[in-house]
Amino acid sequence: MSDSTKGTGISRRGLLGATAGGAALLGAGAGARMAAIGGLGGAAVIAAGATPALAAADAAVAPGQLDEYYGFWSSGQTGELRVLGVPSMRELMRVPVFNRCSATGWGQTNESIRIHQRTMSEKTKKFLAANGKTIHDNGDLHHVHMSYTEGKYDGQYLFMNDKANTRVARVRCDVMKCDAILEIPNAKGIHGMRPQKWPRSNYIFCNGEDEAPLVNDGSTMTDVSTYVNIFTAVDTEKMEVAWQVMVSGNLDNCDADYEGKWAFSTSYNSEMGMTLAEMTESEMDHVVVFNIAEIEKAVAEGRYEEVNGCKVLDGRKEANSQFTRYIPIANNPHGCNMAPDKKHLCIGGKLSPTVSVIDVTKLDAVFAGAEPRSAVVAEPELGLGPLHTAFDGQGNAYTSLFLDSQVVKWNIEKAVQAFNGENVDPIVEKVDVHYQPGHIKTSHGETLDAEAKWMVVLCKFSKDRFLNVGPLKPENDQLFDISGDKMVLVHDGPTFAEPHDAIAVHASKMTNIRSAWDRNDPMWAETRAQAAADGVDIDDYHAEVIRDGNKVRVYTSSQAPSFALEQFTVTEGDEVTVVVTNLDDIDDLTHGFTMGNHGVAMEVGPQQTSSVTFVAAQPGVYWYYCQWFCHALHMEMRGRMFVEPKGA
Ligand code: RUQ
Ligand code: CUA
Ligand code: CA
Repeated sequence: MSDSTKGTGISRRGLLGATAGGAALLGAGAGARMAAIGGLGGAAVIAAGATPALAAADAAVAPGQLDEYYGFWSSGQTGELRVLGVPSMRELMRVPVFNRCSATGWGQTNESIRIHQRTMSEKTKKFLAANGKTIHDNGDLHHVHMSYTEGKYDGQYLFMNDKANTRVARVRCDVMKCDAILEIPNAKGIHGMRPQKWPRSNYIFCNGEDEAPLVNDGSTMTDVSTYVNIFTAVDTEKMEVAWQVMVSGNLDNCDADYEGKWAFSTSYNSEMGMTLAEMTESEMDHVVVFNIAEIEKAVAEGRYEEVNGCKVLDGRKEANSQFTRYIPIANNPHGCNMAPDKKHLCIGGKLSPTVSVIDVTKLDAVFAGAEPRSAVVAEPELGLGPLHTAFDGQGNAYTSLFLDSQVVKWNIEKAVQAFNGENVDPIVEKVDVHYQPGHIKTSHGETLDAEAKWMVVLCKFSKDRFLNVGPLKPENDQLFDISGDKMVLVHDGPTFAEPHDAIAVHASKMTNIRSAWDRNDPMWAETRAQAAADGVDIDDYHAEVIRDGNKVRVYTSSQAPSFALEQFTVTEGDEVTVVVTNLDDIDDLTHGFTMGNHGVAMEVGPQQTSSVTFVAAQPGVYWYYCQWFCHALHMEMRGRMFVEPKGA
């Protein structure tokens, strides 16, 4: 029994109960099927220069003019959040989240390290320490979604996942900074992630993509019967795990309905396979439907096991619980998108040329015992490699076709009619995109404000669309005007690795964005408390050096164009903490603090306090300076640190 289950009276076997079944053996059929559709990585050859007519008037945002929408872009393996203007596609800001940022000091400042470490497990801390690090400074940020109130964006928070290190994060919309990072216990590889939509985003739902032994203590790799996957609901206020559900198969993408009753996840590995051949073995995989009320009831009644501090319920098939239902879907589905008609959930077929449409009003019956496939009300054949689907609020869906390098616009009602045997074609239009699209998003399309206005198609390959910049090429985020009968390409937007997903939020929803920080912001409460303990009033002009053993705390205010403290002295080997408070409150007047030859730099925005800790290891004179251009005398905004030799 591992430490984590001590005291709970659960043995590994008892906890895992019946096995999830041995993984299927390598199937010959899967490889053949994949070869037949060209393989997912096989980029189809598409003629260059096939540029549709521009409807540039719509997308033009003249210099000095503001965009109508904020676009929030994920950045995949770069690990940051990006803010773009839509429709100009101008990049407005980068918000470091899981990555280490040279400009802002994110991942290095004490304030950001505290946010990183708040929920870090002892295991992770030990692992990092053994590698000489305090935090994971990479991430794989696939999905960004805004908090909802009654099915619409509310401008409060943005949530995002880190597949690489099994985390989710929250960004405050008022200051556009990350204020919480949660390492999710038990699960592995958080991929799909969505906020609850109704009545508000009390939870974010997080899919664990990678199977692992639930008690992952090194006792086995080969016994895959000990492997599980975990679906996690995170409390969005506390940014803590509310509950977790063990499932059969893995979890890929997820979404939630507009009534607060269900969450849904696609699974491409119902086989619980460990190899590509095994993962594509079955004819059918599934969508898992989570019954939120039943789960909350069980949690309230204490019907869960506690594992690593989380309330874990068993929603696997063999548990026959009321927590989950498994709806069979053709092999290896991917996207999971709830339509704003509150009724239809669209599942991208990926290996199947179909999108499966689930009518969520039929799910009560499924939980009451009806055959799970009875909830599938349409399955239009749309093209090769359907991944994600977006909506325009007018009954149309737009699905990205990865292998065909196309977007297909289709009508949901007509697809239902065709499924019922009527002689109608649901496909409205197909348009070429450049190339291999993944996510696709319409403005407000994942909310009850969905509209036929803008559509962003995030293409994984740019190939010949831009000047060649070497073997590593940008992705291409294409913007379409979908307000008319035809989808019209209006912009190519090269992007660095690798936006997976994006949302567009009308500027009128972003009502609480600030231009200066609040001096009492919780972000640096701990730093303020230390200053108070040191007797330094950081709200006023100040320049103080406090010695505390071999720790030295250096406090300085900054006001263009100078630091209050123009020099300080420490001793070789001291641990130095520099706390800078920017007393300027003028719009856009950011300072910075860079300590020369120490790998130290941080942003200090208007009214912000930032602190950073480093060791003064080498005697000598070092200049520190403000690296944010703030004043005509910005170059002169500098000072000296003198490091005295030890024993001098
Ligand atoms: S997934 S390209 Cu990471 Cu959102 Cu489908
Ligand atoms: Cu302050 Cu540049
Ligand atoms: Ca599969």
